[in-house]
Amino acid sequence: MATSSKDYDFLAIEPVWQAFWKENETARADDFSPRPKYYILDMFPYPSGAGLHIGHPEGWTATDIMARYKRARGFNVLHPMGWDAFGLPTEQYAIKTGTHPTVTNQRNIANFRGQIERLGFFYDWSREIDTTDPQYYRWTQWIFTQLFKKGLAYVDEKPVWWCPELRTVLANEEVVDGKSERGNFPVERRNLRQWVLKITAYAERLLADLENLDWPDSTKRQQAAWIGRSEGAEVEFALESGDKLRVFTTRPDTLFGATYMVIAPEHPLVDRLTLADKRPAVDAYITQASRKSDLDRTDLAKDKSGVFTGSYAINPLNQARIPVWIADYVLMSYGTGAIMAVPAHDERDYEFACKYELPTPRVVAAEGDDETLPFSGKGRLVNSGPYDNLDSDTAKERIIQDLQARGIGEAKVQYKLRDWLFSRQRFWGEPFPIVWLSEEDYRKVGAECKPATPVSYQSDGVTHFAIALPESSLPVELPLVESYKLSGTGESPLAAIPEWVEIWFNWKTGATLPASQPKPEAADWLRGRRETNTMPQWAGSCWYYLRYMDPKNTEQLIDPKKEAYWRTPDLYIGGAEHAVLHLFYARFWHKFLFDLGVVREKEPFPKLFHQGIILGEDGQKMSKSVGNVVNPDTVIAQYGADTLRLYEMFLGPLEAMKPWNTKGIEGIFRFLRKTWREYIDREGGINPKVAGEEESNPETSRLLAETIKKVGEDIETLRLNTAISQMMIFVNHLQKVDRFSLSTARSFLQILAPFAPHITEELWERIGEKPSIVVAPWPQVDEAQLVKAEVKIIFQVNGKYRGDAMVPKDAAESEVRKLAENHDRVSPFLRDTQIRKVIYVPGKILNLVVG
Ligand code: ANZ
Repeated sequence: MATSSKDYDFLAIEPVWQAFWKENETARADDFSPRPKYYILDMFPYPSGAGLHIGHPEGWTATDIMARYKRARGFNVLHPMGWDAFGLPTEQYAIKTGTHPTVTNQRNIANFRGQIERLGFFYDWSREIDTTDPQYYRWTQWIFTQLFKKGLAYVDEKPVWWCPELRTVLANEEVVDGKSERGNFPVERRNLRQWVLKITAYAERLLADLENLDWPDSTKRQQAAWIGRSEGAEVEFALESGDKLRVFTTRPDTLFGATYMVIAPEHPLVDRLTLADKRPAVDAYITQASRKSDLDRTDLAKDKSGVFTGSYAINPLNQARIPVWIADYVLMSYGTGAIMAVPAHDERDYEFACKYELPTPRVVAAEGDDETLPFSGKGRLVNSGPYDNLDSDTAKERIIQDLQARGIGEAKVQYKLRDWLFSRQRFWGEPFPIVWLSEEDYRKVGAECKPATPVSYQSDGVTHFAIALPESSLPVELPLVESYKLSGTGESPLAAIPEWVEIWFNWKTGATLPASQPKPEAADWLRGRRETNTMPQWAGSCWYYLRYMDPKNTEQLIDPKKEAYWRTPDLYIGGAEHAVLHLFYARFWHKFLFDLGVVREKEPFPKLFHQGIILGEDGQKMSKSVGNVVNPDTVIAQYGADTLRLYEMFLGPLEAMKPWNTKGIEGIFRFLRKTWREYIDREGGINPKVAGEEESNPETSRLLAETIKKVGEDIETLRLNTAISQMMIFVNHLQKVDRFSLSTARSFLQILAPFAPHITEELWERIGEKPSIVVAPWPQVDEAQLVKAEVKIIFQVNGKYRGDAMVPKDAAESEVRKLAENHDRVSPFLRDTQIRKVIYVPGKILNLVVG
């Protein structure tokens, strides 16, 4: 198997071992193996036309090291890879060039797979999945069907970006500064019928269960902020028009300071409250607001604007007459879409009040009576009638009670989280397994296809009802057509394929026929119109980790026995940019599948780690336009995959953001070449330095034991850069000694193998071992050697020298303390007193503070 290279010829060596692993399916995971399981998951990529980015191999090398290490530790490792392949670029490419997306997709996947193989990754390719494969999205559709039937999917009019010039809906990423990315045309918000998933029904659980996750704190905080739980009250204000206006406030204690009201431009009362002379200004304002995104509207840094309706409300606590404004900093989608504005205690209200010269009376006094406004903290109430002098928290409670007694208010918990807009006006996505029917036909359909409460919408005075196609008829496949055209109506291009959309279908079997054909004679055939929206790209990635456990199952999403064996990934590594969307949506679906009994764990990813971004050599984000992009293929051709892998891990802590450095890669390459030379002489034979079975140099034995221990511990905690430093120290030591033993030679290769699998396989075989090093167990740490690594520790009591002792270098504080307490020269100073504090400087001093 091995080559006969004399020098470190990575170009010859690497392909040989890649072929070996592939042929022998070295990375194949066994279902139900009696060995303990270890499931390690990477975020799977979108197979773009551009191929791998240098950032991809960063996280993947880390998981590869872990996978190979766990394999050596005796685990049954599952390390799969697949493709998150629905996506906008493929769709745009198809529209532009007429190339069918499946063709582009297969080509891109082949390219990605080839690149991944050239990196020597330990993936079980027998479990490869592709979210655009009908046999995969069949189950994505199945999950949707369950959500639909349980009442967790509904339709609603929701705003999307619409470009009148291009006559199409645009995704957020296609809109730049209010213009279409393509063509630079103005865009506006337009309401379209959309599918929405009731993720808010899971808000409490999604928040509460964050606590037990072994995740980066910042990611947990982002998810909590995304859920955005606020405690406050809903309060009803009477309007002079006779209407009632409800607001949500987190500060009912500031009610006496409300000097105006604001309703969102989309609020249903806008029309009724706008007086005739204000109409032109209000209309102009609303048009202008419709062009802004929610993010722009709520940006604290942006200028606040609004328009007066001409109407007034009555403050329920002091009967003050306060004006009702329309302003876009209030969103229709949060709370009630209306607020009481308290300029003295809210920053946005204050800015607005100053601009439009509205009063700003103070109703909460800060400690020390600092009168700076706005003051958004808690304090003592002032100018608040009967509530004066109460602290904010007490006042809050009392005011809520009093309003409740009058039937115009109640405590309320509000979430920022909104239901998940789950449809896209695209064709390159999972079709919904949904058909729309007339009311009459809907009555003929059995309950098994219907949701608990009907899902319907109206158009041209007709009501359409949704049913789910029978599960046995899934997948609903994307139609194969010659070319995809934009519908021009804002609907998906699928809407422009009448023979797919207009159908006869059998609600019992799910069989369908184009409606242009005669209606079949048999019973149960009805006329329907398919849903033409498709699912968002997030859908396929919400549950892919489950499918790897049982990728070929045609009967079930996953065999419960396999689910019981693999459960969830033991470690998930991927970018922090997914802190909310993907990682949040997947938790929601997992909890739903838990409720269905499909999975037995409450959370999908108990342990998560984010790799940091690799910047360009100039410290800037890598980008094509800047021209600082490093291509992995180029690096592999120049230095080999082992060097690239080691280098990416050596750049710095895995989680850190760090710049690329071409000089550093040279250093890594020299390290591997040096390692090669220690094993192989210039003729290509084994270096005569490597001799004898038992290690005779005590220093080598000690350093080897230390290195094995450190590398193992560092892999477990993903401190891969320091593991590499330790291995460099070891190779420098080998260079200095006259000889080292075969057992030393073997052990070192074994710990280097997860990092640099090709060179180690090659050397392993050259020193007379059988392929492959992957199946060799992790070397034992010779603990006896470690004990010899001792340091002198000074024992102090209250800062004074009282004795010393030799202790193991890595002794724990508690061990050192016990030694000190029992030391015959130290112990007299500890009698009849208590140890108040222990100051331990490892390797130097242990100071016991007593008294
Ligand atoms: C009066 C008040 C006084 C407020 C005060 C704050 C400070 P969070 O914490 O984010 O939940 N608000 C309510 N609905 C809104 C909407 N649809 N769009 C924009 N702002 C809205 O914030 C809740 C506060 O944000 C609410 O409490 C309300 O202003 C505002 F000294 O009511 B507050």
